[in-house]
Amino acid sequence: HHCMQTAHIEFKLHLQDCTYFTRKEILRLFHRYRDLAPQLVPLDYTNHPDVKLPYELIGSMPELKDNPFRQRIAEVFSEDGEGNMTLDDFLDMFSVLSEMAPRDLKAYYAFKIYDFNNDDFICKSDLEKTLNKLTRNELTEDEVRMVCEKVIDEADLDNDGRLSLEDFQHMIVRAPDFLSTFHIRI
Ligand SMILES: [Ca+2]
Ligand SMILES: [Ca+2]
Repeated sequence: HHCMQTAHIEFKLHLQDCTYFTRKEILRLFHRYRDLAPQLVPLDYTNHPDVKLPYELIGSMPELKDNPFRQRIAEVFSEDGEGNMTLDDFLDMFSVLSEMAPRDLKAYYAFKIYDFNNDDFICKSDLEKTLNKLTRNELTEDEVRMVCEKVIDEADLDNDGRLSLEDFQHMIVRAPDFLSTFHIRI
């Protein structure tokens, strides 16, 4: 047992370079990941096993299950784009969602999450979907349309009718609520 433990700590130390977590936190996250499907996830990661956990397991975690963007979050952080996650994907996701991650990095991923059709712009329909989720469908269609128009009107600096990452970065300075669903304590 002791041997296995050392082996996967070595692997995590290598991963530590790319996350905002301490070794202890990474180990804790590894066990969270493994506990989702102990029969699929080996204890020893030294040979980089090719393991992916299905989105259904990831999305049901208490940190995510009430987040209206959970599916998009998992899609954006998963290598396969469908929300099925390797351990690396999983650690990246929690790293960006953690309170230690800088705002610019969160903004970059929030932009990707809100860009539902993955075309590198937030257009009106992306923004409508975003607002409906952020407000948990409490706004009427007309209200959503009005807010969208206002947001685009104020944030669309190059006047092309949609938000680029640069437009978005300017916008969230004034509307930090757009980042509020991307803080998770684990
Ligand atoms: Ca888009
Ligand atoms: Ca624009």
